[in-house]
Amino acid sequence: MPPHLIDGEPHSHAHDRPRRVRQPGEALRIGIGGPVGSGKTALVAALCRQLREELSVAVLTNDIYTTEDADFLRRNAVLPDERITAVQTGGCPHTAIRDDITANLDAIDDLVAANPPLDLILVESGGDNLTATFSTGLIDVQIFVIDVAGGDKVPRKGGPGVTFSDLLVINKTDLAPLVGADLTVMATDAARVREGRPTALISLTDDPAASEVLSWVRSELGAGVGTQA
Ligand SMILES: Nc1nc2c(ncn2[C@@H]2O[C@H](COP(=O)(O)OP(=O)(O)O)[C@@H](O)[C@H]2O)c(=O)[nH]1
Ligand SMILES: [Mg+2]
Repeated sequence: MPPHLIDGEPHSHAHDRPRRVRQPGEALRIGIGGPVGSGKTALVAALCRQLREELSVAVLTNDIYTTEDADFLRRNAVLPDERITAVQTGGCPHTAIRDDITANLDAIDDLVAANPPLDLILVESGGDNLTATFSTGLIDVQIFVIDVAGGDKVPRKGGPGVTFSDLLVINKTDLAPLVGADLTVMATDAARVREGRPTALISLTDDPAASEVLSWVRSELGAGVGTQA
């Protein structure tokens, strides 16, 4: 599938798109955001490998200038090629998932048309910093992925992804001893800023099945449709 391109500036910056309400029979759309390198594509690959036998899954990636993440997922054959597509976002990776989500919505329409019926669509953000979150007009729930290598101060610093995502994933716990990060501090700070929203400390290296995230995804899949306010 060809990449979907965002037109040049100016972007519409339409923050007022209504929250999507998932209809019966529609795929659950999960946004996966977070800084570059935190493990978003690795998590997408893990979830596809675990769920592809039992569910109809598709993936949409957002890259700034390339289709690298989609290419990686295709090369590793985590899903058949027609179930993986890419949006090229140009200079503003957060714009395509937050402000002008048209290219992402078009790409999802294409995935849905090419692969009926779909149960789950994973949308990976281009990822730049701690501020990029998804429009609720694009996805139903979002996971924000940070990593231990960024330092144990990251959860404390907050930001919309760390604070308000439906699931915060703190990945690469295997690196904690190497970078001197204190996982207890990270977990405590995350719990404080997130006020009850769940956090998972994981290592995709130690647990390639991403078991904790997988359980969360399964519970979201079972959570029903058409119920969001
Ligand atoms: N040590 C370690 N490396 C990881 C882990 N998860 C992902 N990585 C590596 O981190 C790098 C960036 O991962 P990627 O999924 O491409 O990050 P993205 O930019 O957020 O999509 C890759 O080299 C991964 O193999 C982990 O749990 N531990
Ligand atoms: Mg990626």
